[in-house]
This record gives sequence, C-alpha cells and structure tokens, in this order.
Amino acid sequence: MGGPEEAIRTRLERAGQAHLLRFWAELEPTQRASLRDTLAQLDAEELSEHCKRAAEACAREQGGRGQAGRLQGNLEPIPAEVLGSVCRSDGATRARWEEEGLRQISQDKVAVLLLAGGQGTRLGVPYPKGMYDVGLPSHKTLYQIQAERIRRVEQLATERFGTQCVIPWYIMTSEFTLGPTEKFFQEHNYFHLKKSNVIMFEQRMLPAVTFDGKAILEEKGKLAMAPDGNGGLYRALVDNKILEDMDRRGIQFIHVYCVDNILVKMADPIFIGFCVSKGADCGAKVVEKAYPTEPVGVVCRVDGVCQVVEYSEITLETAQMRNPDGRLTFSAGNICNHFFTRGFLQEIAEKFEPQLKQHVAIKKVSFVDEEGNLVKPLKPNGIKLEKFVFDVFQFSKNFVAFEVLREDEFSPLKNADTADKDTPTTARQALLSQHYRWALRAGAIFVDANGQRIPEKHSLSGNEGSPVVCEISPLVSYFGEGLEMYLKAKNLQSPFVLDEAVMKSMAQHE
Ligand code: UD2
Repeated sequence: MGGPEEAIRTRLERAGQAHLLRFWAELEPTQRASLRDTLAQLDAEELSEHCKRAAEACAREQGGRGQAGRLQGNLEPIPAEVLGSVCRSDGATRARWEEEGLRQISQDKVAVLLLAGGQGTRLGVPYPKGMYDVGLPSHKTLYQIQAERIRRVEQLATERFGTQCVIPWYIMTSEFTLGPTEKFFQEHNYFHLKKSNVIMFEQRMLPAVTFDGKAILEEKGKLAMAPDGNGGLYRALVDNKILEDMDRRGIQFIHVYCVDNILVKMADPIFIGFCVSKGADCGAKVVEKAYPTEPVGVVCRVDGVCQVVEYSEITLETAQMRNPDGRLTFSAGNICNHFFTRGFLQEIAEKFEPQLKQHVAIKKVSFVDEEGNLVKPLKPNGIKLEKFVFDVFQFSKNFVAFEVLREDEFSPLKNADTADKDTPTTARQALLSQHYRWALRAGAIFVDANGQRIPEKHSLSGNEGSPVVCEISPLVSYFGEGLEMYLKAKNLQSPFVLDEAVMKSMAQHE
C-alpha cells in the first residue's frame, strides 16, 4: 500500500481503526476502490469521535437504568393549552382550521417531506417499505396511495380558492432506499406528479461500532454502515441544499411524516391550519396510546420542556402509570407526523443540530473475524447511533400537539403477517374499514348477491374487519368528502372499488 492508501492508513491509525485495513492485501481492485471511497468520506477525527461516543453511550446505557429513572422523575403530561384535538373541537372550528390549511396550500406555501431512509428490518422485505402492497383490491402500494392523496388535496385547495397549486414532495432516502425508490417512481411515471416536484435526497450513513469502540467490517472490504436515524434529516437538509430549494419555491410550512402509516393524511389541511392559526413553529400529531407498551413515543414534558420520550427509552413503570379515570397518564402517542415552519428547520440546521442527542441501538451486526470468516452473531455485538426527528421539539418557541383519532389516521405497517399487530393485514383492514365508514356516511347501502341488505356496523374501529370490502381511491376522496353524489342511496355489492373510472361512469348514469 502506498500513495493515497498510505495516507488513509495513517489517518486510521490515528483514529485507532487500523484494523479496517486488515484484509487490504487480499482485496480485488474494485473492493479496494470501494473501501477507499468509504474511508475517504469518513473524516479521521469524526470517525474516532464517533466510535468513542458510541462506546461511551453504550456503557452509560448498560451501566444501569439510572438515566431512565431520572427521566421518569421529571416527566409530566403535556399541558392542555398546547394540545388541540380533532374530536374535542366543534365542527365550525375544524372547518376554520381546514380553510386555513387549504389557503396555505393554495398559495404554494406547503410541502410534504417523507422520511424513507429506514431499512424496515421488522417487516423483512428486501425493498423500501413504500413499495409494499398490503393487498388492497387495487393493489396500490403505500407510495401510490401517498402520491394520490397529494394530488387530491391539491385539487381540493384549487377548488376552494380557484388557483392552481403544487405541494412539493421531498423524500429522504438512504443508501439502501434511494436507488430502488427512484427506479420505482420512474417505472410508475411518478404517479402522475410532475417529476420536478418530487425531490429525493439521501441521508448520511454511520459505521456500526463494537462495544469497545471499533468500527465493524461486515465483509473483508466493507464497513457495516447504517443510516444515521430519521433525525439525520437535519444534516441531510443541509448536505442536499433542500432548505434553499424550499426557499426558492416559497415553502413556509412542512409536514414531515413516516412512510408506513397507511392512513397518513398528506399535508393535512386541518393539522396545518391548526398549527398555523396557533402561530406554532413546530407541532406533532398524536393519538391516544392503545396500551402501555405500544411502540410509539410519548409526547410529554421533561423538566418543563415539550419532548418525545421514545418507546425504547421509557421505563415500564412510567408507561403503565394511569390517572384516576383509568386512562394512561402518558397517553399522547407520537405517530411521526410533524409540522415545522421553514424558519424553524433553518434554525435547527444552522444552530442546534450538533446538540441533538445520539440514541444508542444495540444490534446484532454480522462481521468478519480475524481469520476472515463471516460470523452471524447470536447476541447483540454492535452499536448503532441514531438521531431522532422529534428531538428538535425542545428548541421550539411555540410547540403544539394535535390529537387525532387512531381509526382515522394511524395504522402503521411495521411487522410481517406472522405478528399480530401493525401488519399488512391490520393496515389493509384499517383502510378498508375507514372507506366502508365513509361510504355508509355518504348513504351507500351494501347488499349481498341476492340483493339483501348487509347489516351495517358503524362503530368499527382500529383493526376490526369490516363486513364488506370497500376501497375508495384517494383521487376520488381525500378524507371521505364528496362521496354523496356517487353513493347516496346506491345499492353496492362487495367487493366495491370506487376509482376515477367508476366515478365517471356513475356520474354519467345520474
Ligand atoms: C417511529 C417513531 C415513534 C412512533 C412510531 C409510529 C421516531 C424516532 N420514532 O418509531 O415515536 O411515532 O414511529 O409509527 O420517529 N427512517 C429514516 N431514516 C432512518 C431511520 C428511519 O428515514 O435512519 C424513517 C423510516 O423510513 C420511517 C420513519 O423514519 O419512515 C420511522 O422509522 P421507524 O419505523 O424505524 O420508527 P419506529 O417505528 O421505531
């Protein structure tokens, strides 16, 4: 090894990471080139700092539950004055919020930003989660559903305010998801959105580290790397000049959301309108937590400051605390739907990002041992450091939370169908139940093959299956609106799919 390689070796030695070149002599030229590229991107100081920090954070974490215990003492639920609610507000107030949200959309001030850099390990598919088809009659993927909701809500804003408008769709990907996501969108013609309004960018990757602070080789010529968490967003915004792009387009409000919630209301006008009318710089949608160990963070106050305590970091004792009425004390479940002003994001990017906490995830990381054999560890052996998107709440000057109904807005796809919660089946059922409720509300009558009325079930909630299969395209209705003209007093047979073509033919038969 000589020339530039020598320089890399010197840097690695300084960082205490020279073992990464252990197999250099055996590597093919292409493997060498790729390892050199990875190492060249890692600044020696930063790498050494990262490995040190990971090992220390891990030792602290393993050193005892002390930290969580301390946290628990200072936790309080969020105060009522920062919490709005879709169900505890009256129709006129909701209509005012919606009007405000649609106004902002109609003026091209609203963007959506999808966090899609995760590896979706729990679901266990080898492609990005957004490409998943949960088995709806239409076989639409999560990405398609989201794209169609953007188109429909743009249309609603245009109808209300008479101006054409665009909601740009920013998509944060990672090394794992960028290529396949781009290809998928190209193959599907960007789901009829303008390509220039779908902006994909990549978050950074960080090396996985052993408990004693050494970066891990997963192959002889390849470091084990993982995305830097969904809070990697703030560095990625800077790296990819996304805030400048938003500025150029006149974007002022950004709805950030995670990929796997099949019920997500893209650029939700009510949420946007609520946050804007409260003058908030930062906001979070919440649902009432279903059970103490549900894997959602809780929005609460820690030492008087609004924050999220993640499900992996809350003590069981705290999670189980109940009020005298039996409800969970920490019930504001984070659903990874956030509102930010561009100004707030700018401030985070410029000032606060380095202060964001590094969270420790201890994982099983495959590695090559000293003899060069691949080892798949049975016990966790590696540390991954991640930042969390919600850790910026503490820097907000005017934080609000907004409670929505779970059955209307939250059904995440996290696990394969072998699990009993948050699976393709529960996501599919949640969507179909919602569409069934919309159809009933619009006056539809479901009948069986003999024309007999199928008894209605109005109070369906959550994952309960509906008695019929009814799917309504987001291009026809964003959130149940405008369906009476097609469905009122109509006899419908299951499975019923209301898409644009059916809508046109129903309109012609009027
Ligand atoms: C997230 C929330 C949790 C709760 C839950 C609801 C965080 C940190 N936690 O937990 O509080 O709201 O969702 O469903 O937000 N992602 C990236 N880059 C990464 C890692 C993740 O873009 O490096 C994306 C990922 O693609 C997904 C979103 O972030 O869209 C959430 O990631 P997750 O599924 O790992 O989060 P989860 O379910 O642990």
